[in-house]
Amino acid sequence: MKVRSAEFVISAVHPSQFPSDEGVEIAFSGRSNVGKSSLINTLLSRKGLAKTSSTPGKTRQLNYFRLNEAFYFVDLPGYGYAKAPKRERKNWGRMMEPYMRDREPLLGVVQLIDARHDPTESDLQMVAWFSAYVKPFVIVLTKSDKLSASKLSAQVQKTRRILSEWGDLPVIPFSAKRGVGKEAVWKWIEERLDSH
Ligand SMILES: Nc1nc2c(ncn2[C@@H]2O[C@H](COP(=O)(O)OP(=O)(O)O)[C@@H](O)[C@H]2O)c(=O)[nH]1
Ligand SMILES: [Mg+2]
Repeated sequence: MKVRSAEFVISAVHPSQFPSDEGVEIAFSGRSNVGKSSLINTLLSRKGLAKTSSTPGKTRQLNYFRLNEAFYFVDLPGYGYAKAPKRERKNWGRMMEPYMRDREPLLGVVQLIDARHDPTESDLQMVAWFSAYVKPFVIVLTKSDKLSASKLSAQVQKTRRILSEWGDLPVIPFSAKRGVGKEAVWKWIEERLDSH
């Protein structure tokens, strides 16, 4: 994919703020700090478009980026931040489930999981929603540069095994630091866009 233009559109906190033009969208989901913003920046070859930080927090916003004046990337609110108040975690579910269920332009979701960890309860909850609401998704294991090649390939197999009740899932190892996996993630996204 040649990214000719990429612009930030809105940090939406309510469905009424979601774009309402013809543009379809691909969403990115994962725990706070899993590497979501870094993945988006790598895909777009833009350093600071999606802000990256090591201090997680903003759990409510859906950040919309418009690409090639044709479709959107949606940076979903991070979850699973241990220090987040209970009320905030509830808000996350209240926001995310209706989004997954009702958002018609949503063509697919890139689900990020840290390559060093097994899927968490919240990751499994997301996958259960993708499945219940028939949204195609792909698993991306982030920060793969932090594992040896053999540990990484073991973790890919383990992740597929843990998620096997949802089918034979694609699992793509990715590193923003090394640029590994970028082509494979783009290929999956392009297939989703082409299916439309
Ligand atoms: N080693 C390594 N660190 C990464 C990678 N991707 C992200 N990080 C770091 O992980 C932290 C969180 O990244 P960020 O993209 O902001 O995560 P987000 O909260 O999911 O958006 C930052 O300190 C990044 O520099 C990666 O592929 N390799
Ligand atoms: Mg982020």
